[in-house]
Amino acid sequence: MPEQIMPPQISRRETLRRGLSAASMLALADWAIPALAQSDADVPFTDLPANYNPGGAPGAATRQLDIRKIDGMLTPRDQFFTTQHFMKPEIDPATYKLKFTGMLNKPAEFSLADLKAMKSIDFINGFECSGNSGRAIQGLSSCGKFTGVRLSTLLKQLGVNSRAREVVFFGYDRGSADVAFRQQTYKLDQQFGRSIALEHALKPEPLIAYAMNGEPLTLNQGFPVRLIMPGWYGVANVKWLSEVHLQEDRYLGNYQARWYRTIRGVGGTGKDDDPQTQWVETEVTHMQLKSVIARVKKTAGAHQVVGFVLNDGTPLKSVEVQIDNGPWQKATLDSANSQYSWKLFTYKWEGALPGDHTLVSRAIDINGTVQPTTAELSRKKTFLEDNAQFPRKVKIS
Ligand SMILES: Nc1nc2c(c(=O)[nH]1)N[C@H]1C(S)=C(S)[C@@H](COP(=O)(O)O)O[C@H]1N2
Ligand SMILES: [Mo]
Repeated sequence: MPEQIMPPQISRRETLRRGLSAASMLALADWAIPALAQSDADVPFTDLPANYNPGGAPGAATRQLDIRKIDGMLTPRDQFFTTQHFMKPEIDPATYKLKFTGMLNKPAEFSLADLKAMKSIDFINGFECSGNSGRAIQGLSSCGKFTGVRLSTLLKQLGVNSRAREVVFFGYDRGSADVAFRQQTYKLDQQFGRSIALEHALKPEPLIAYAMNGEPLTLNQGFPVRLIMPGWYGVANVKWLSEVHLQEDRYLGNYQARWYRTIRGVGGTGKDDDPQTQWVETEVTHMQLKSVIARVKKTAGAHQVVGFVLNDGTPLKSVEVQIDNGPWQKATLDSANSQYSWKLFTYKWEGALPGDHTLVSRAIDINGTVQPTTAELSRKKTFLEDNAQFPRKVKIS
């Protein structure tokens, strides 16, 4: 018998892995879009150059997802978007250690094997970079199924000191970051670091993850271990995790307190020079409610508009699609969506006439938050957290 078809000895992990991929197949099977018939063709967006390719060159440091190819809940490992500030550290999984330090009763180190031996959970998590926007067809976004150990389990096991307030996460990656102090700018070599309040760290969601879509993390996605912060922007999901440090004081690292900030004008008449305007500066944390039209397909007798929603996990009230400034029409949310996955939606566009059309979507959550228009975001001065409605143009032939 050729080797491939001999029944192999299946290890427990392999069984698990196959179980996981069967589960991801299920998620795909649940997908409300009827499987694409061979005759169903994508309608190209006319607001993009004909040969537009959002992805970086093979091997490039950053990669966008070509959202026009989304066809299910989980983004394949070789398409998942990626971005980072420094280099991608290559870590030997055999000698890898994750340190827990600072205000803990029992500081400790865990090897990859230690983590894998602990009770694991699976989690479908979608996220985007806080710099993601329509300028780059929203391709700094993806959704994966992550496997790992709850951060809260580890923290409880090690015993958090009652004075601890802040949990800082450091990556193995490092590089030069500018630290501005008054008239001086210091170029200092440092690790990538981010922090969250202890209150957030002890919630059930944050995950110390070592697998995505049933396989070890890829180098791009933070091999061997990363943090997953469901409902938060990409930057909170620290990759190549080296150390988790508990402290009392706020952590003011460059990528926490300076690089990732949003400045908005609030109150007054809406004019920047109105003395009633308050300038509110915030850290980049939870994702703002956003929906995106990703693709339009011609099916038998109609057109199908497909897109996704990202937010902080607040349940949605609706997603709506507007065609050529007509009335907002309800789209259908996919039954495979979960609280922190991206939320896929479809809209059946009937009677599309030949010619040019503009399509746009908006999401509304159960608190009544409505995804804003670009005009409504005009008081946000910095470009991060751009969750504006994203009009798309198509030509129907
Ligand atoms: N260690 C480390 N983690 C990091 C970063 C980084 O530069 N270093 N970049 C962050 C940012 S800005 C984003 S958007 C996400 C991207 O995650 P991905 O490459 O898995 O899509 O990683 C985050 N985690
Ligand atoms: Mo990011």
